[in-house]
Amino acid sequence: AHAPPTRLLVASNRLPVTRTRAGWRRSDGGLVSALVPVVGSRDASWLGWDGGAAVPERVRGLDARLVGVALSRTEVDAHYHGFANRTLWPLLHGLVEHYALEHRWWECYRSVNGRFAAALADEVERGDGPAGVWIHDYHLALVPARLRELAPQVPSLFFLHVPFPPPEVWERLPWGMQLLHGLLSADVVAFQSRAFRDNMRACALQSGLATPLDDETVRHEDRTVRLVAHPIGIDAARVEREAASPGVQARLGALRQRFAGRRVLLGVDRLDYTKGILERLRAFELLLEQRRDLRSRVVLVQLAVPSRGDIREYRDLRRAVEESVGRIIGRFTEPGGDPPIHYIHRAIQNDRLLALYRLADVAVVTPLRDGMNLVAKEFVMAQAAGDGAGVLLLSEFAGAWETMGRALPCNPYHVEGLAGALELALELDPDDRKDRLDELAAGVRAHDVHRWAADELGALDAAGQQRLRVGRSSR
Ligand code: ADQ
Repeated sequence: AHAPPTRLLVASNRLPVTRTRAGWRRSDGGLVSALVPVVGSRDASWLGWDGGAAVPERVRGLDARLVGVALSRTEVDAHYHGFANRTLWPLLHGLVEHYALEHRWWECYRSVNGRFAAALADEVERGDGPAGVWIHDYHLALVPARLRELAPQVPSLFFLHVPFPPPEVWERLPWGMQLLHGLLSADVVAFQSRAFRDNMRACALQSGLATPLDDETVRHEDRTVRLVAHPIGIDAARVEREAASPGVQARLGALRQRFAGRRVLLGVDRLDYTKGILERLRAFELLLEQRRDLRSRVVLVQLAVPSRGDIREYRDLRRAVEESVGRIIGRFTEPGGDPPIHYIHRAIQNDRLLALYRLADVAVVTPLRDGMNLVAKEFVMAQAAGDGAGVLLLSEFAGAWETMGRALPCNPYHVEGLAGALELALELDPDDRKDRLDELAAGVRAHDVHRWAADELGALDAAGQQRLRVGRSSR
């Protein structure tokens, strides 16, 4: 057998580093921390947009060479805010009413993707030993094709963090063929769920760009491409450990006092229209309207991380959410009483977030469409850490639904149905709640982010070996 690639080149829109007053450091978050051991075990480089700053080549705690790709202001506008976030993001989520198109965004997306591919090819040249390339997400869909032209010997894997829509939605994109060719130029294309994988496969077959081989593979041009589902997980052990820490316990104690006598519903999202925040608020309002007795006995804590404020639609969404929150508070707060919603529009520290996960009786995860949704998994592990029996109310349109079938299902498009689901979640029998949570936690533990990374790199290594075999037999 041949040795797998010894070098790993990762490409993502942003580099996994953040600038603080004390200097540069590794970004937080499950994905980055999960990749630390992975990049540490190989000779690794990580390429990404530098965010307009001079990023150092190395930061502490991340054993990879950082390679910044510089973008002009116009490029950031057209590639990132434009084509990636206003064309592809809504289309991939099937939310066509938010979809916008401009030809110049597409032109710019192509050239920026070309630059990423060129930077990857340069990076391949810099070192010796076989390399494998791991490309992340919809900002870089054309990179596998361009990379194959520049460095045909290098195997690549593309992971899509977001959904993929069915053909009748995808067809609205005038450049769908080029993007499909971009993706199919990778050796492996991996998705969050089988449903998203099957959608992409249907698009590839219907367009005539690919022919079917077996369940997991298609032929594109003269090559075999694997299309697989590798659902992403979280660092479950770490969340469980941190959620049980003394710091979180202390915060939890204070929160329990503050909310004594009330059941807590919790929403945690980036402020994005895909997350179904307005739909959730409407359902909560309806619940309070119908169930007078609940008005003093429940509270909704909604965290919303500011997101994409450069795009008008996101500013409009923020206004709509704030109007809705204001209306509900105005309608249902008693003089001297507590408001029915606590709304927090900022990122909060990890131990505060974990304390809220532990406090909550119900996590309300209602996306209209979501690649996975890590909040659902974080809630489950934090509850498990405290031996809790919180209820996960989960939209059937989240990728997480495919592996978290013991959650309570909901359809966020149906406001009365969602209000009913909230009611049911509050009334679920404690034994039932506990059974569901234990089963969900076992699933999240077994399919954690380390397992995901191992599946991904296993597929990339296998693609490298496959290339060697094919190369030898055609010689
Ligand atoms: P996102 O759309 O960003 O990710 P999600 O998977 O829910 O969505 O992750 C959000 C993360 O932000 C969570 O780890 C959460 O803890 C954190 N967070 C949210 N609110 C916060 C707050 N107020 N303060 C601090 N932290 C907060 C994209 C896709 C998803 C996919 C992931 C990973 O859209 O579908 O699950 O990538 O592949």
